[in-house]
Amino acid sequence: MNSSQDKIYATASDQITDFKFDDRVAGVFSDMIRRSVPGYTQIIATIGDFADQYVKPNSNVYDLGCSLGSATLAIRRQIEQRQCNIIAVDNSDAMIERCQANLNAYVSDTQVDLVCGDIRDISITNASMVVLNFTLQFLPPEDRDLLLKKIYQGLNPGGILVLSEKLRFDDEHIQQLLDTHHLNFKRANGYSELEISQKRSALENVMKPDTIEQHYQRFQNQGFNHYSLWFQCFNFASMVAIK
Ligand code: GEK
Repeated sequence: MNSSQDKIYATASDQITDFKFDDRVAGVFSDMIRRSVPGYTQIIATIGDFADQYVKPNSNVYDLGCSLGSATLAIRRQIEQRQCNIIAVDNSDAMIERCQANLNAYVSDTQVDLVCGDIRDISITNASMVVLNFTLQFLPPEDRDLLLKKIYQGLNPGGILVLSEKLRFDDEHIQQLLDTHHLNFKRANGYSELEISQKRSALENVMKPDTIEQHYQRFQNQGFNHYSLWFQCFNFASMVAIK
């Protein structure tokens, strides 16, 4: 996927406004997410592998908060000839527009319905796989249980939810340790101290990470039979939950 280099927070700004998935962000998003989220490339590839294993013929797959469609593309490559529908949803026009172009760049027999809308408003039915790849953390915390309930109800028995998130830790020592290593990861990927601190301020009101215990409690409350962490690098993690 082509992307320009992310320089959004490279110059000092008097006033940092809340982070938005607008045209400027969408234009550099591939670069931004790879340089900011440790393990992103591996997580996307593994989502494809999970799809191969869990997606059943004639079922639906949901990619909620699809951005430029990386997870959708990884899934679509693995589920040819299964007569499935992928429903990819994002509420950013700028993301959806670029996502459509990315999807059009490859041939596939799997139908993708690209929806510009809020993931809280869509219905989920006949799903063998649902992906929330770094999206739940952007929902207001009070709306998260309801979304998980809707996902659980829409999943077929044996269906899989992949939930990737930045994590928060109640243990202050661990929080600081993993945060430091994440900042070092961003520095090593060329982000300056100014970029790091301005981005941090922009995300403060917008992205509210949960602890792993909160995620597990949510899985349990909805009735998921099996759940586990399958990936963690510093304070970034990906979990699976199976109905
Ligand atoms: C990937 N999954 O590359 N409804 C719909 N979309 C939303 C909502 C909402 N309520 N809130 C946020 N979004 C992707 C990466 S990015 C993660 C996901 C990140 C969308 C938002 O527009 C953005 O595109 C995406 O969720 C989050 O695998 O930037 O850290």
